[in-house]
Amino acid sequence: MTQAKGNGAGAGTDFDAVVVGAGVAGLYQLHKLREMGLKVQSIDAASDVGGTWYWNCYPGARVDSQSYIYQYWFSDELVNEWNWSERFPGQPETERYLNFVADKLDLRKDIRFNTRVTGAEWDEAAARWTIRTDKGDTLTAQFFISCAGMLSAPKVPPFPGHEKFKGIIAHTARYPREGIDLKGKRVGVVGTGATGIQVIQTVAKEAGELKVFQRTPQYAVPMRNPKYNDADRAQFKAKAHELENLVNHTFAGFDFDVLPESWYDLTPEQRRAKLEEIWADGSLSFWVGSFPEVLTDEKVGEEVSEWVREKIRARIDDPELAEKLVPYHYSFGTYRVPLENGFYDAFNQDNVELVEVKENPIECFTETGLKLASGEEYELDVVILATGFDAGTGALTRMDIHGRNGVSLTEEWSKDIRSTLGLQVSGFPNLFTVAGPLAPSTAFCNMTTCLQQQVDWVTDCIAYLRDKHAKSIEPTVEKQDEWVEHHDEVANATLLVRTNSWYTGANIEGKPRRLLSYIGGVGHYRQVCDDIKASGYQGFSIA
Ligand code: NA7
Repeated sequence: MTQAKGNGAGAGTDFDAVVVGAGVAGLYQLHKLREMGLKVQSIDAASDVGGTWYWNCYPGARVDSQSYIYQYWFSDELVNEWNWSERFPGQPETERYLNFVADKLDLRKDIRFNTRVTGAEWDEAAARWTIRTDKGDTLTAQFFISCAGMLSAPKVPPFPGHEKFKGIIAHTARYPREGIDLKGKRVGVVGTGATGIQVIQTVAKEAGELKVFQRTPQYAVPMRNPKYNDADRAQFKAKAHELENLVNHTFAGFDFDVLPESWYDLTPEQRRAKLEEIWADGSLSFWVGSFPEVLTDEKVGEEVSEWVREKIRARIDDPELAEKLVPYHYSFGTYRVPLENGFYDAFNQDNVELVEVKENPIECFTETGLKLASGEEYELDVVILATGFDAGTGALTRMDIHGRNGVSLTEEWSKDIRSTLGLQVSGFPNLFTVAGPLAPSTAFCNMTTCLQQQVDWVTDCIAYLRDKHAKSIEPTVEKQDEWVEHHDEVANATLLVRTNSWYTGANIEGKPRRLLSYIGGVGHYRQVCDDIKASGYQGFSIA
């Protein structure tokens, strides 16, 4: 990996824009604003670029968007020079890609690494943000842009005794970059979400014993991950512009869309044939490229859920164990669908044991492992916490942001999570929240599609303000209410709002419940954003 050159602490303390985060969104945002001639300072808590792909270096971490659409489109040079090795690359390769981009665009010189934003206040008189960091620096900027990610604030489970445990504890999103030697060790993995599944299927191959602590089973779809050769890559590069246009207008920002046919127009045989066809693709198309009714119609949801349960049962040798690994209490696709590559097969191995912790929860760490409420103890050398994130809002609420009249974003969102298009919040002028809540980028999107679109929108908005010699912009309360109402209407028409997961904030105690991601479609969302721009930002107060 390329090492950070210097600490990127640009000259002075006063900037046109401060950007938090040096992942997919942050790197692009820095580049775009610099291109416009702005003086920009980026800040990242990591020691180098990569964002999600820097932090999530746990065993088996892998992107589950197809590589040829998980990239930047704005530069033909980048598209043509980078070579993906397979359809769904692992974390190291994805991180290398972002390092390649940072090198090509010479981005590091404007990024302060190993630095965390600890507070930001809007200064009404100056119409600027004052931003504090954990290094004791105070910066000011006209625009404060969070590209801090929607899944970047790790959720550490509340069970006590971490300090007692003599072994190693690692959260997947803070996994040691040098790795942990798991060969022959007794390993426990807590959590079976998309992350836990990747860890389990990987660690099962080397651990001496693997205990999987499962609270909620998943409907995981087998991943098909062919290697790419030069001919494949040449083909993708040749149609890059076509792909860019395509992903920008589909339901979830992929190069496929929901099926055009209705479930009800097909015979049972035709439905099954169609399901088999999209299942065989081995990608998230089985989820966001399926029948539109899967996410909205209880009956269809249950039929598809049962179809997937059958697929899972067929993979597990022990039928009793299989029943524990199939979900019953929520509908397929209403919790983020994981792709798997050997997850179910791992449970046919002698060294892997499923420990159900829904009714009998983990109570605490002991000196030697984990203890359940029943008193049962599991001796472990390493505990990997794949327990997820305070999604959508966590990165922002942990920054202690105060807007107009000192209003705290953390306090506001602890009561009700409201935003305008996930991009701005009323009462917080010149704060832009790329990947903020209530946009498709929170969950229902191939992330690179949505992040580039949002960064482009923010950049255009700033260009507009500068052109007009305006000092600030923020959505009116009415505009925000309109968006939240529309968001809720679309969300409440789906089955997703019924399921407890990070999508609805249900994984964090006390978090107000709302579907965090806009689910009206990436193409539609883009149109709404474009219309606002074309209207001269109607519904926004510009001063
Ligand atoms: P998720 O999807 O939030 O999964 C977290 C897992 O951890 C899930 O199985 C949880 O069970 C489990 N969990 C959380 N707390 C506990 C406690 N206290 N005891 C036992 N089990 C627990 O996070 P991921 O990191 O897997 O995925 C997040 C996203 O990253 C993913 O959707 C992709 O978009 C990339 P629960 O379901 O709460 O019962």
